[in-house]
Amino acid sequence: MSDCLFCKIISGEIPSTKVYEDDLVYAFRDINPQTPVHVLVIPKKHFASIDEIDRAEDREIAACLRAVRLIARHENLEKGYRVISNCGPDACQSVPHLHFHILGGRKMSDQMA
Ligand code: DGP
Repeated sequence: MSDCLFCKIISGEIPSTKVYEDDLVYAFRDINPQTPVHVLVIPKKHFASIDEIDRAEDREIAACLRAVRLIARHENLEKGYRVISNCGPDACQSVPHLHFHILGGRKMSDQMA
């Protein structure tokens, strides 16, 4: 998608701080971190959100979740972390390219919303 911010990050047109990449997945630090560790994991293929997951191959989604685990280990999140994917306006999704937030590095609230 030529006008998608995260597609431009994957292509390098917009700079980012990469933490992980493979043939299906790209991961980078959030520009506005909410926790000491805040990484975004995205599929390289464009899907607007989980609502479009029926278009994805299982391996593309599995690759994202395997990347989450690898990054959590690499970022020393052995005390735990949260994985969030905002989907649509009620969830305040602001970038319409499927992404998984990894949040960690401190004790979080027991409230999720
Ligand atoms: P969401 O609100 O769930 O759609 O999260 C989008 C996230 O993307 C938000 O936490 C901020 C982050 N973000 C937006 N623009 C950029 C950018 O240009 N670079 C980086 N690294 N992160 C961005």
